Amino acid sequence: GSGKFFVGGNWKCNGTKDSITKLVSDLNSAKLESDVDVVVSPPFVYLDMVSSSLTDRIEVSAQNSWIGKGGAFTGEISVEQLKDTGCKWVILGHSERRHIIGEDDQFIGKKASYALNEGLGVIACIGELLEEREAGKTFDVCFQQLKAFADVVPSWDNIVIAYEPVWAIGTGKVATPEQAQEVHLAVRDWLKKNVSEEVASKTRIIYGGSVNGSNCGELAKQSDIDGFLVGGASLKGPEFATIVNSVT
Ligand code: G2H
Repeated sequence: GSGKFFVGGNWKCNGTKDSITKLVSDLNSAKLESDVDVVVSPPFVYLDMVSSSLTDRIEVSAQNSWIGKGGAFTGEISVEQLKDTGCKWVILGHSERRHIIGEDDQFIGKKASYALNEGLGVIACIGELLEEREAGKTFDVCFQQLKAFADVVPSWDNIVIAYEPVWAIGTGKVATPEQAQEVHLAVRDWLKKNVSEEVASKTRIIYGGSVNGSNCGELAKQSDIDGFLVGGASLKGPEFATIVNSVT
């Protein structure tokens, strides 16, 4: 793998004040391996509450951000506001935003470049649909999404790439360690050819899609899997800690 293991918990649109208070308290008391970067991503309305009650050991991420400075953009949240609540990261290009909300590469690229320029780290998500995999287009799709980031980002210092095959997201159908490794290696090769050897070797490439406490161990052993982006299983403190501690 490359760099420090990185595990993100993407809480998506889940939780209440009560359930999140419980989750934060479970995370605060969890034993986490020291050589892992750990990040959790609550819904916007709980960011402030989580940032102020969560241990400094764990960083906080938003699940989206606006393309530029705040202003007359009803319903949007600016990068400056995210930083004001203590956020260090933002998840961009998640398949749920691409395929349910309809965000395209260009829009995602604008968000990424603005967030990075303002000093937020970006968890940049890529991944193919089932029909694209079946049509043999997995690499094409991932490389195109990757290129949209590469074309606009000011630097790769603050980016973690999350490979999340859409057919594995929230379906319980995790990619096999071999399937994930194959794409992670291809992504690293793409970075080597299209960005630089240094960026290819330093950038963390994490896997997402039905990761849980039972399947994380085998995935973590793959040489190009540098961590995880976890959805459902990140809502349970002890299971999320198990995934963090699967670092090899
Ligand atoms: C993929 C993942 C987290 P889940 O979206 O980003 O979710 O682990 O529930 O498949």
